[in-house]
Amino acid sequence: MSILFYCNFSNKKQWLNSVKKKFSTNKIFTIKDKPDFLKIEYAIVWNLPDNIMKKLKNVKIIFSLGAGVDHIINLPSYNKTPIVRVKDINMAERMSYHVHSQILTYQLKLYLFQKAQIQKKWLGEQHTKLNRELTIGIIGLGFLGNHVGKYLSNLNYNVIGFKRENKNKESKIKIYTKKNLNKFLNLSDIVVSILPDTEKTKNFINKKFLSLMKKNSFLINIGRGSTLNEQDLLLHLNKNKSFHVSLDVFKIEPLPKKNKFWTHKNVIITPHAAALTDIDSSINHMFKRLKDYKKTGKIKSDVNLIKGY
Ligand code: OXD
Repeated sequence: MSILFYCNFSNKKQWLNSVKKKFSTNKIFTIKDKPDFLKIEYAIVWNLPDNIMKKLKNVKIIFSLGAGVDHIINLPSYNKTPIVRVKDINMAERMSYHVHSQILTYQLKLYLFQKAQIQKKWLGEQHTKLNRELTIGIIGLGFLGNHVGKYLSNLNYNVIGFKRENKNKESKIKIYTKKNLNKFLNLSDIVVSILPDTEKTKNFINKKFLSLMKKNSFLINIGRGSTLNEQDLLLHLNKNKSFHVSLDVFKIEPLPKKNKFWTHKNVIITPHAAALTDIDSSINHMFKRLKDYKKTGKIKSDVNLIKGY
């Protein structure tokens, strides 16, 4: 069984070694090995170039080395091969820590102290809200969004969610849908967006959306950069001095040096680092899915190509 491994992570050697160890009875190739691409049956990838995708004519499953699948389905040569994505509890747990850290930075006004320290200013005590006094609105309630929601509920924050349609009425989180986005944004002191990149989510967070948010609220974007209109956000920040954001994802990554977000005083930047893909648990997950496939001959793609995620 031949597997192609490709990623552009800085620790790609570590990934490759772990894949080789776990899938030790298989032939693992990288592009450098110049494999016969027609013999590749499975591909484990992150940001595979389209010219390689084009050559994978007989691939049966594509494994995404992350929760996102936009890097696969947006390739012109992708032709509906079933996709298995990372669905990892460790990733969800780390993402929850990240979101909580950003909430606390805002809630406890730590950003003010950080800035004051640079100017050697002693600000003294500031009034801060208790968890139960804050409503956190989560947009994008998939596996990760739900985990973050539960994590925050357990800490006594009021958590609400937004979905285009609410099919799963059983959720413990109160869900708002398209027709009451206004209400959802009106109630949220903090909005956490975990939206994937799809046709429908492009620039979803735009001028209108921002104008519906509370003037002194906080937006955390850990989904995809494409979901946020960066120009609209910049204008909104410049007009609303008490509006803050924490951005982990951007339209162009790494964020270009000339981008104004770098120096904006109400912007916190993290470098697409909100939820690390855990090597061992992700590879174990892929291994298990492949084993099930070999046993049953069936594989259910994790991606709904109509929804685009
Ligand atoms: C992912 C990511 O999709 O890190 O996993 O962006």
